[in-house]
Amino acid sequence: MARALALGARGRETATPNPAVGCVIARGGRLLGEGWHARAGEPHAEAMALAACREPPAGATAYVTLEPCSHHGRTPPCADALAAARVGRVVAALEDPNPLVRGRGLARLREAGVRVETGLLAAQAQEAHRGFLARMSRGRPWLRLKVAVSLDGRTALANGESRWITGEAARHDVHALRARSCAMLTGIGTVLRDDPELTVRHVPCSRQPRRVLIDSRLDLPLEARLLRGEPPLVLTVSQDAARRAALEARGAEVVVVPAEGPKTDLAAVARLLAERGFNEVTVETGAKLNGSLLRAGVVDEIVLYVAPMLLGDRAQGLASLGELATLADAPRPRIVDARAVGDDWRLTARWES
Ligand code: AOF
Ligand code: ZN
Repeated sequence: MARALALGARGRETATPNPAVGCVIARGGRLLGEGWHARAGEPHAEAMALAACREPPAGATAYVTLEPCSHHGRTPPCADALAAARVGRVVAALEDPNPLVRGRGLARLREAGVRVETGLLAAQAQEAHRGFLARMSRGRPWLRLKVAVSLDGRTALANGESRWITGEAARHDVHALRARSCAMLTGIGTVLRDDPELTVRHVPCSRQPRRVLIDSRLDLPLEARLLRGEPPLVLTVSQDAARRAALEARGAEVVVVPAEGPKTDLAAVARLLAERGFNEVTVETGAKLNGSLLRAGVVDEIVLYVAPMLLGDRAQGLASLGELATLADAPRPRIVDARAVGDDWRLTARWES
């Protein structure tokens, strides 16, 4: 299963919106075939592994990082293919929460006389498939806030200067986070202040994540860097047809989303991102949008890069949460990982799902 997880990771950038599944077929400790799902529309991991078998897999065990599918989607059901190949046992790390599957793949295998086990390396598989699992079971992507802060938790000077808080190693690490993201999300305030590109640059990446901008009033300047390269998705509550036409003429896709007062409804934004098939979304933005996303309850994870630098209490914080009346109101994620990245530290904090 560990090998299956490693194989699955090869499809991490390209399998989306599908999960990056891996599969190993073995008998008596001998590897017969292995495969992974590279791209939606192409064969699933099990089909690849079956096709790669050096000898007939009758009686062998298939290790899969997710329940084999039972539906005719872009490809035929993997459960049927495994049963037809007379595999003796299927070990799946997790059930597939896709309503089209959800236990039916395993049931079909059992009906065909195949022994079925689940739960092997389930925690690792949950980690690998967390975007897909969030989208299928909660109807929203796995949403990650990435923030670079000083030792005293500040993101920028009061005047907005924020460019080089963390060092080069942390910057590379951020690009690896971007590379595994289906989409990058930011807000218009950040674009007006920093004019970010939000592309993957310092690490190898086989496709660029979709860039998504929340821009309630369609203030995006036509010369913004976001409008260069692949077209961004602009989410707005504005009905300004002229602004919209101008942005569309520059290639942007503009979508009107439900409003919450003068602002965009962020729960609706999260649903839209899931409907678009984005499994993992990384947010790089300022305190206002970070705070609004936290208050909307759509954040799964904060990845915090902490730099050895003090910016003082006039500098900006990482999330506007208003004034909390009591500590009981403080959002409390759990820190699940802490490690040094160059001279900086990276903390990963998560909410229980
Ligand atoms: C598997 N093995 O390797 C993957 C699975 O449209 P399709 O035919 O590509 O089906 C996509 C769905 O299949 C996806 O939403 C998920 O439920 C499952 N993914 N299943 O048996 C695989 N990637
Ligand atoms: Zn399948």
